[in-house]
Amino acid sequence: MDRNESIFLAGHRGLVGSAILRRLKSDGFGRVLTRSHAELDLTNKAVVADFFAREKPAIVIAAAARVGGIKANNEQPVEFLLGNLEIQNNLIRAAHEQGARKLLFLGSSCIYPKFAPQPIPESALLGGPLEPTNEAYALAKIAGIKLCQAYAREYGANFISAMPTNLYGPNDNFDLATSHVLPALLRKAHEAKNSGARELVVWGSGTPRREFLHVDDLADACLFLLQNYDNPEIINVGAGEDISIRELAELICEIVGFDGALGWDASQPDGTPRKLLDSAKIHSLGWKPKISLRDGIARTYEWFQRETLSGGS
Ligand code: GFB
Repeated sequence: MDRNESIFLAGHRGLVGSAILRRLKSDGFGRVLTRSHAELDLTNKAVVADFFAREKPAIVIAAAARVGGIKANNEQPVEFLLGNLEIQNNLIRAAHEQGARKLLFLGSSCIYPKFAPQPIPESALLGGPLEPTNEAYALAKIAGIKLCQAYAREYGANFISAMPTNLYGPNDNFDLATSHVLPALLRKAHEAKNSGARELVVWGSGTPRREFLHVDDLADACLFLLQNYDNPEIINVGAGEDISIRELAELICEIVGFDGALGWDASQPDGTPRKLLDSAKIHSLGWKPKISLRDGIARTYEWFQRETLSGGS
């Protein structure tokens, strides 16, 4: 990828997009196009088509999506299905129509069946029923993958799709009603410590297992794939290890310095029992994550404290 090529980074304010933007800037990519939601509504087909016709980006990074944790996904299937279909259809179609040289679509590990073999190989896609709590989001992401593959097959487009595992890091969503588990527990532990609470309440049973990748590692993988991967077959991007939600809660309490007890809210769903990606394919191409879970959580907690103090969160 040429450092003077124009790159449209859709979703640059989100967890993933902001990490990719930091990385593109630090690597000296000088022509990165970004637009806020107010400037460019990605769900609007006509304005997206106009924008692409004007700017004609050579590279498109589709990191814009409606995302959320288990509760938000479970309670708003319309927004997660329709919102994501609209965004990705508009981006992928316009990228093709305006001759983008390459497009990177970001999927998710929840595209795989609820009871997929563990660790989950790319070949598990569409091998069984999805996890009901995030079926809407997963279906949208599967449609995005298939649309990229259709453009590749029918028109020879170089549209690739990466499947990241559960992500965390700076600019994550720390709103307890809509966030994923890691930022939620960081916030709960921080607030419990500061208020002198004796208990921190964790959702579900604590037995589900999840794999967590720091978003700076994902940004590194995205740059790697843009430079080294030209295949429409999906490719997993994981950390290689998973951890139970109970173990995660204990680790977060230790890092934050909250030494009270854990309580369990069984009225909240557990979701899929285990979600560990088989990342052998990207590893064999030469990419590996660098940030350990402990370091990554500690760095994210520092960021969260800075944001909280500055009133940004
Ligand atoms: O991260 P999370 O919301 O989403 O929840 P998924 C992971 C696990 O953590 C579930 C438990 O078993 C939750 O019940 N958990 C415990 C909590 N305490 C909390 C809490 O305070 N907040 C939250 N949010 N969870 C998402 C999908 O599934 O994974 C999305 O909904 C997306 O579609 C994402 O694919 C990667 O890992 O279950």
